[in-house]
Amino acid sequence: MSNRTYDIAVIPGDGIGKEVMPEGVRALEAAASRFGFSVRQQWHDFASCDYYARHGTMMPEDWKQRLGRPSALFFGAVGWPDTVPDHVSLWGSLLQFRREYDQYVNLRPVRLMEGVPCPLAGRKPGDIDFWVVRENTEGEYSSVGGRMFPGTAREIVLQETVMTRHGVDRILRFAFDLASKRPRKLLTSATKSNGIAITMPYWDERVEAISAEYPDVSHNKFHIDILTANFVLKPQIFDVVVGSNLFGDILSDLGPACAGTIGIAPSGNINPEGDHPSLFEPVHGSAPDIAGQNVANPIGQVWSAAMMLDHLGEADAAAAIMSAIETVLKEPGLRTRDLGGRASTTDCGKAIADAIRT
Ligand code: GGG
Repeated sequence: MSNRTYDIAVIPGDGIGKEVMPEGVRALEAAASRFGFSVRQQWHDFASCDYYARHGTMMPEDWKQRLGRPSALFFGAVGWPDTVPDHVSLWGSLLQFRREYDQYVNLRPVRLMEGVPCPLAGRKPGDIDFWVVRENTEGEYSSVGGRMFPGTAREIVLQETVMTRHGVDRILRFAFDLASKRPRKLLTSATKSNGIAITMPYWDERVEAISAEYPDVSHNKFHIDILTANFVLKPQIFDVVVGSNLFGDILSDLGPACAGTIGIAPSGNINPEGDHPSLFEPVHGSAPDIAGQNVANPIGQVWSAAMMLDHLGEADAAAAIMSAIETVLKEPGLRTRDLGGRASTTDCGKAIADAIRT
């Protein structure tokens, strides 16, 4: 038990983010009351396309001052392409947090949970259980590039991939560290060094160099094309998978889809040194197609709350949330539409909070 108080910046964002966030907070509050800590919530309406509609920008210029120094950020989803182009909403919000707070690790578990129908034939819980470690501040998500001769037949469009030794080495060390704490101690690196023949061979080279610091961890590499095929065909062979910003993003949607649904997948955008706050959010986006219907799966948000509490040192509370999620997933009547059920977002969220309290 702890008596600590955590200041949580709560940012629901757009679309289903606004529906799943209350359920994430409900779980947090249930865990806090059971485990004797307090959560002070500071809700913010920025980092959303609604805010953009009112102010012409995704976030106020002084967003950092407005946030203060929270223990962590709890984020929903961003994007409403009918009103704001996706690249404007993403670069104006989530990517600002990741870059400004140097959240260079994007940690995303992939796990087949009991009760979740798996689209891969014959797979059972335990067969799919690995982590995707995504580089989160550079790589293909760079702002280096531009357009020349726009709108003419001579139009030229360039965007550079940025890999720094500092950036590549630190994400690889994080991934090797994580693998070294797992029973199988296996790190898989996502590459495409046959085709992307400058940055990706560099990535491979750094994997080899850093591997020397981790003699107890075995490692292998796959080109991203066959790696995605193996996520579907042989998911049991993975333990920790590390990839660049883009590859990691793709793999961490594909992984949870192979394990039943993206709706339950959580993520941590982490600054491991603790120099800046970390941010926790579901892997899924704002899902405009189902927004406003109370049918979205809240588990990705709730599991993100568990990751956040674990990060803050509340391991027992995090474990209690995970156990509540497992309990609810086993109950067909409490499953949301993505899992073939008919429960609403609120029904599912309330059931999880009840299970946390007991
Ligand atoms: N909750 C995550 C979210 O809203 N994601 C929107 C998105 O498009 N993210 C892209 C990325 O994580 O790079």
